[in-house]
Order: sequence, then structure tokens, then C-alpha cells
Amino acid sequence: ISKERVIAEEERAIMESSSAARKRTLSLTPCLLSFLFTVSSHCHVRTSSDLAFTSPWLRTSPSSPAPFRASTCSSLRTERQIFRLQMSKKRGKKMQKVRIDDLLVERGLALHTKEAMALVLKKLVVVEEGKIPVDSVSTLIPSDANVRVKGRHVPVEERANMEQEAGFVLGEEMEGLVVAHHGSRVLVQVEEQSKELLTKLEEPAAHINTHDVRSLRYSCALNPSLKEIGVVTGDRVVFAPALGGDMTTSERSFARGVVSKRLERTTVLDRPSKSISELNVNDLQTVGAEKVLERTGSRKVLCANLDQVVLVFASSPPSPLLQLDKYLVASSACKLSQIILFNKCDMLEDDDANLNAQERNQLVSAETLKVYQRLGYPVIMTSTRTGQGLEELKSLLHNKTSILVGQSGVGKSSLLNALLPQANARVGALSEWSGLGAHTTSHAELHFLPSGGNLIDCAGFRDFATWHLTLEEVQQGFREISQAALDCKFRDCSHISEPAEVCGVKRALEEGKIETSRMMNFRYIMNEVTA
Ligand SMILES: Nc1nc2c(ncn2[C@@H]2O[C@H](COP(=O)(O)OP(=O)(O)OP(=O)(O)O)[C@@H](O)[C@H]2O)c(=O)[nH]1
Ligand SMILES: [Mg+2]
Ligand SMILES: [Zn+2]
Repeated sequence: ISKERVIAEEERAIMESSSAARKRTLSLTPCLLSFLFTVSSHCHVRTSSDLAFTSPWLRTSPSSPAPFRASTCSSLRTERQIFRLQMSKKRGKKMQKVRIDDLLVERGLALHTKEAMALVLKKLVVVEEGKIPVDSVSTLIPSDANVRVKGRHVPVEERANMEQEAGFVLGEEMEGLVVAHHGSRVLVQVEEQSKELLTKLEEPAAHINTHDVRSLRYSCALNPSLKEIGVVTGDRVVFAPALGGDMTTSERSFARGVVSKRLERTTVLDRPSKSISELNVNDLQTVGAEKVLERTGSRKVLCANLDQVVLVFASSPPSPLLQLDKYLVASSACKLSQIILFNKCDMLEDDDANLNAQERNQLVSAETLKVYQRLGYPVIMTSTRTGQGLEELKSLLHNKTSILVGQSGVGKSSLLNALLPQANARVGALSEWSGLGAHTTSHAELHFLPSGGNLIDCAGFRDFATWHLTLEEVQQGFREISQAALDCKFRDCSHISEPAEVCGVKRALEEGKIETSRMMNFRYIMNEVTA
């Protein structure tokens, strides 16, 4: 379809550009008229075969496989245009100014002069970020000026490729947020488009259901160039929705589109693509080398552009404090701030009858979390059953992008539903036999909160890998230990073999400034890193 469209477009442009050239010559001074008329009557359009001229963009582009496309732009250039371009080049450095319409075609920002003219008239062309005003198609601008078209981020040729691959015609490009990713497809939502619905969601009487919320999403394929670099939940992207937005057929209720570009990420939550057991442990040196490799590359990105992580725990299923400390270390290495949340407060006094005091001290509980509160972490107690702590949670999430992490069954999806009932996330009961969660949620999904802010609910995982981090990163993750380490005599102090006289950490431990459980977990994680 798109090939035919391009060819039809091409034919129309050829007709129009030659008639436009004639019209323009007629308005010129009579003394030039006879000479120019001769030129314009010869001003036929060259075919691609007799053209030696190709735009620099086409020459350098590695991704223009189909020959008909490579010829599209050049065959549309009239002799008049080529003459003008050559003249402006000949005039040398002093007078390197070109017409804006020619430049748009030359750079592949418009398919032909007619399109360039339309872009200029619609005031979509920005030169030098607005420093040079573009009033008409004949505006002269420096040939090396920075030119962009509003709402268009991909050269026309690449767009044609995208259309052909997708099998439908694309509309104007826009910016959106990836709210979920499933293999090679992503769901994209546009915040501005969802604003109206979001304000309605805050009205208690509004009858808005899950379908209304989800119908604002576009199911998008990825431009081939993005398959390599990957797109994950939380990524800001540029995408083009299908023109006409027909929401029927195979994609169920979703409109379709193609993601053309991933915008820069501010932060990523990632982990090594291999677990420590997958490294070759027989050879210590290999392990060391592989660790360096993991540190510098081969990480799996879970989510992008987060501000903070909400670490979710509950009395059932219980979590060891080591898990909390690992979450803290891993998230601080990703430069994210943390909120500690203890859920299911309605069942606080229920179980733990068969645990002794020491075992209880190694589990995350309302009691043990006081240590973390003293260290300055925000700690909140919630219950999705009684509504306790939900307002406080809402205010901590306000206008931030946050992710709920925690092992399966602690109530992450229940918390999301409590804040946004229309999310209608699936919730699963704990296994009666093991007391563990049922791994109900399987994908990371981002939701716009009506009170402001984005919240990602994801699959539960018990362990956050920390073995690939550096010693500094681990120490940074323990705020009171890195504070005390400032008093160590040696910069590379291990805080193990050194005596208390030279080790600030040991002194702080003796003085009770560092909890024993924290020190134990610090040593455990350090061991894993140095092993
Ligand atoms: N008593 C009590 N139960 C809760 C609370 N919040 C959630 N639950 C229950 O805990 C169980 C697990 O809840 P989910 O929301 O599915 O847990 P999850 O963390 O999303 O689990 P995964 O998706 O498997 O990672 C369900 O049976 C919920 O009803 C709470 O505040 N109090
Ligand atoms: Mg869940
Ligand atoms: Zn020390």
C-alpha cells in the first residue's frame, strides 16, 4: 500500500513542481522572461537513472534497502532545484544560504517541495530552535542550519520503511510513555490525552471502568533500530499511531502504532542478566573477569525513568531483613530513593507463634523497621483492608514515578487497586500449603494516578542481585556504615581485620551506632561481592 502511495505522491509532485516553476517565472521581470521561459520549458523532471545527485543523508544512511525508496527523493528534485543547490555551493563559504523548501527536501525532512511548502505554511518548521524565523518557502537560511519539523522525528525514508513494515499508514508522531512491554510489542499512553479522564477519576460519582482507562493505550510495534537497544516500561518514546486509529480486528480494543524513537532515560532499574550461580565458579579468575563484564554491560533493564522504589513487606509471607538490605543496596546503586512499606497491618498480631525472639529479630516487622526509621528512611504502615496509611502513601507518590517491589504475595497489586480501583489488577491468595505468594502479576505495568504520579506494579521477586556491584556501591547502600567509614584510618579499610583503633566502623558498632543485624548483612553482601 505504502509503495503505491509513495509512487502516486511522486507523480503528483512531478506535475505540480513543473507547473509551479512555470508560474513563478511569469511573475519575473520581462527582460528575463524570454530567457527563463526557455529554461522552464526544459525544466522537466529527471528520472532516477540519469541523476547522479543523491542527498548526503541518503548516502550515509545504512538503512535504505529498497531501491525504489532511495530514488524517491532524488527523482523528485527538479533541475531548477539542483541548479539552485549547485549555485549556492559554488558561491562558496561567504554565501552559503539556501531556500528552506529545498533544504527540507535535501535533508529528507519532506518528501518533495509541495510537502515542504505545506510544512512551512503550517508553521511546523523550526530553524536554529526558533532563532531564525521562517515566514515563507523562499526564506533563505544558512545551508548548515539546524532544522527540525515539529512532531516529526524520523526522516521520511525511515518512516516509509516503518509504514511498509507495519502495513498501515501512520499519522503525526507524538511523545508517549511506555506503560507495558510484552516482547517485541509495547503499550504506549499519552499523558495529555489521559488528563481529562484522570480528573474525572477523582470524582467519586464518575462511572469510569477499567476498559475506559485502558482504551487510551496504543499497541505499538518497534522500529527495527529499537529492537537492539530495547524499550521497557517507563520509557519515554516518540511514536506514530495508525492513521484513522481503527481499533478493531486482531489488537482487540487497542489502537495501533509504531514506536520510532526512544528518548533519553534519566534512571534505570537494572540487574545482571546472569545469576551468580550461572558464572563459572570453578575458576576464580574467570568469575572476576565475568563480574567486570557484568558490571560494564549485559544488564537486564526492568524499568526506566523511575524516581523512587517502594519496598513492600508484610508479616505474611515474612521477609528476612537481609532481603530489605539487599533491596536498599541495589536501588541505591541505581540512584533511586526508597520508601519502606509494611502492608497487612490489620493482621499484625496473627501468627509468628512458633518463632523465637532471635528469629523474629531477623524478619521485617513493625518492631525491626524502627531501626530504618531512625536511619532516615520513610517507613509507612498500611492495610488495604482497613485503608490505614493509604493517604500517606498517596502523598509520598505525588508527582513521582514509583515502582512497587517486594516478594510475591505481600500485596503490591492490592495496594495499586486501593489507590486506583479502575486498574483492576489481578490479586492472588497465598498458597495454603507453603504460605507463599502465587506469582500472580507477571509483567511490569505503569498506571497514571489521578492524584498525580505514575505507579508501576510488577512481578514479585525475592532477591535483588547485589553480587555484581562494586565494594563502594555496597557501602554507599548502608548509610550509617559509609558515614562511620569516614573515620577509618585507611581508605581501603575492610572493617573486618583492622583493629577498632584504626577502624571507625568497628568503633561505631561497639558504641551501638550500627545495629548488629545491619553489620551482619553488610558483611554477607560484601562477601558475595569479593568472592
Ligand atoms: N489481611 C490482608 N491481606 C492483604 C492485604 N493486602 C493484600 N492482601 C492479600 O494478600 C494476597 C496477595 O495479594 P497481591 O496483591 O496479589 O500480592 P502481590 O504482591 O501483587 O503478589 P504477586 O503479584 O504475586 O507478586 C491476596 O490474598 C490479598 O487479598 C492487607 O492489607 N491485609
Ligand atoms: Mg501482583
Ligand atoms: Zn574500617
